[in-house]
Amino acid sequence: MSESAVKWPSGRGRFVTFEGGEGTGKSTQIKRLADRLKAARMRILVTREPGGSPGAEIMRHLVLSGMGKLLGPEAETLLFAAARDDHVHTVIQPALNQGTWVLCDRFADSTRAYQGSLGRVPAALINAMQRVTIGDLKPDLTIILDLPVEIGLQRAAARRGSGTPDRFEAEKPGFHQGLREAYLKIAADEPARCVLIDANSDPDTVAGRIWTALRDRLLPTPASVVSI
Ligand code: Z5A
Repeated sequence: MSESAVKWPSGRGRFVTFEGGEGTGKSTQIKRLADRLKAARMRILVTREPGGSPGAEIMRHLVLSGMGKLLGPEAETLLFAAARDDHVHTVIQPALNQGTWVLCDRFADSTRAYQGSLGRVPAALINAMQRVTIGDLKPDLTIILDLPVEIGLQRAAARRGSGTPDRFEAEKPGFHQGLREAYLKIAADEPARCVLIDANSDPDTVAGRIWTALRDRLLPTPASVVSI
């Protein structure tokens, strides 16, 4: 089924999040998916976390500079939550309400993986903050890109060149292995929302896997496909 033959669902937009460890190709694949959906005349918003709104971009600078880490895991989690609150209420929710599809580079699963599983911030605290910041909002689909840690770190290092690693890139390899396992667990725990994508292939192949997942889970059934 080609995208140009699809009768796109109307009403509220769909919320698709991309998750995964360092250098797994989230930004690369979000752009590809957005281009493909836009070519099919879909209204698409690409955004990211932390960030995505003016207020949240200020928080992004704080956490990626490492200043949040100095405050301790709980306070750092609060910074991510504050950024998400602004992003959800000023950008994501209004776009979805207008029928725009939102593709977001990282969302609440990043807090569960980085601050929860790795930072050992209690789930009760993360859940409480989530109730305040995102309420009932849940991604319609979460694409989790999976890659051996050493390949992801090599890709990230090649992209960075001589630049300085950010607060999370600077963590030891054991951290990144734990991160991979945290994402595998999220995918296993919530199969209705999450799809695990093997990201250890060339970008075109990975994009094809993502398209298949999105088509199977979010696009209309064959009965609603129109002929062109
Ligand atoms: N964080 C958190 O702790 N808690 C939270 O609640 C949230 C976030 C929301 C944001 O970093 C950090 O914030 C993040 C988690 C934390 N930690 N880290 N690190 P960011 O936004 O600056 O970066 P990122 O989200 O981690 O993205 P990334 O790992 O840096 O990259 P990526 O988007 O996954 O990959 P990419 O930029 O698309 O690709 C990386 C390189 O590989 C690039 O040169 C590509 O050309 C290349 N690439 C991509 N795909 C391929 C394939 N298939 N083959 C070969 N090469 C490829």
